[in-house]
Amino acid sequence: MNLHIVGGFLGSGKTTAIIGAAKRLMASGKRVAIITNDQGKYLVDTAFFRAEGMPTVEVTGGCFCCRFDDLEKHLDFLRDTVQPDAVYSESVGSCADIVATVIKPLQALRSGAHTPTSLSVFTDSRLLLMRLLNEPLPFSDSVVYIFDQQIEESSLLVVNKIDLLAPEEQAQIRRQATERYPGKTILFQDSRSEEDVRLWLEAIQPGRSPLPSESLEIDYQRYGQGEAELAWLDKELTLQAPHGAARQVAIHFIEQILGQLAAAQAAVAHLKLFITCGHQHTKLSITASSGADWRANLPQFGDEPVQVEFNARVQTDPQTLDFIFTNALTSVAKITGVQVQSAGLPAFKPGFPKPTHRIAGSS
Ligand SMILES: Nc1nc2c(ncn2[C@@H]2O[C@H](COP(=O)(O)OP(=O)(O)OP(=O)(O)O)[C@@H](O)[C@H]2O)c(=O)[nH]1
Ligand SMILES: [Mg+2]
Repeated sequence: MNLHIVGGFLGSGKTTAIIGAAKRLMASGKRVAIITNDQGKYLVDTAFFRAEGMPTVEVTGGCFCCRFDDLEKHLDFLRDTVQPDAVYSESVGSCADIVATVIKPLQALRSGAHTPTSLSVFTDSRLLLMRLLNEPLPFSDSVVYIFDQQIEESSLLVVNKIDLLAPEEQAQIRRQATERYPGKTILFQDSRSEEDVRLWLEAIQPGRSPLPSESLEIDYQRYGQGEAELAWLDKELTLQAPHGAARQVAIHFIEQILGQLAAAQAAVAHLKLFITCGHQHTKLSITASSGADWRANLPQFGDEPVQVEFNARVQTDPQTLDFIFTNALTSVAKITGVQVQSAGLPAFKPGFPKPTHRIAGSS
C-alpha cells in the first residue's frame, strides 16, 4: 500500500490533483483510497471524493500531526478493508511541519508499518510568483510564514495552476523557483491536465522522489499565530427557489459573502461549496488568487431542493465570519419564493498546534 501525503497551502490544488491521479489509477484497475483532513467537521473535499466514487475516510478536528493516532487508525482500517494499492492523504492547507510530526513518526513507529512513499507540497503558482518577486500576499505575516514553511520543508514541490500564468510569467517562475530552491524536485503543473497528472504520478512512484530527511526548525508561536488568524466555518444549507431561479439565488448568496468579506478586509484563503441538486453535483472554489470567473462554473440547477456544503477559511475572526454568513442567508431569504435552512456549528479558529509526536533533526 503506497501512502502519498499531499500538503500545501489552502486552495493550492491538492484535491484536484488527487482526483485526477485516483481516476487514472482506477481506470487501470488499481484500488485507491483517500484520507481527508480538516480542522472542521463537514468537509466539502470528503463529499467531493465520495461523489467521484472514491473510498474516503476523514481525520477531522485537527491536522494529521495533532490527530496522529486517528491517522494511524484510518490507515489500518483502509489496509484491512479496502486494501488499496495507493492511499492519498491530503493534509490541512494551513498545516506545516509535516516531516517532523507525520512523516518521521510514521517511519519510526510500529516498525514503519505505514511508512509514506512520498510527500508532495503544492503551491499556487500565482501566489508563489508574487512571493518570489517580493510582492505582498493578501495575508498577514504569520499566515505567510506558514505558506513559506510548507515550501521550505518540501523535497518535491508542485508549482500548480501553471496554466493560469502568462507565458512570460511561466518562464519567470521556472527560472526563479529553480534558482531559489536548488535542492528540490520541482514540477510545474496544471492539475487539470491528464498529462501533467501522469507526470506527477511518475514522480511519486516508490523510490523516485526521496522523502525529506530534514525536520523544519519552525517557530511554533508564529505558526500557531498564523493558524489562529484563519477563521473556519462549515455549514450545510438547503435552498428551495422558484422554477429556474436556483442558480441566480446561489450567485446572490456567494456575492453577498464575498462583498461583505471584502468590506471587512478579510482575505479569503478558500471558500468551497459542494452543491447537489437531484443527480447533479458541482464543486465550486474561490481562492486567494481567483478572479470573478467562479460564476461560469455554476450550472443551471433543476427544480429539486439545492443542498450546499459550505466551507470557508478566511483571515478574520470567527464572529465576523458568522455574522457575514448570517447576513448573506437573511438576504437570500428575502428573495420572493426562496426558502433557506442552514445547519452546522459556529465559526471557530483552530487551536494552537500540539503534535502528538515530533522528531527533530535529520534522518
Ligand atoms: N486552472 C487551474 N485551476 C486549478 C488547478 N488546480 C486546482 N485548480 C482549481 O483551484 C481551486 C482549488 O483547488 P483544490 O484542489 O480544491 O485545492 P486544495 O488545495 O485541495 O484546497 P484545500 O483543500 O482547501 O486546501 C479549484 O477551483 C480547482 O479547480 C490547476 O492546475 N489549474
Ligand atoms: Mg482540498
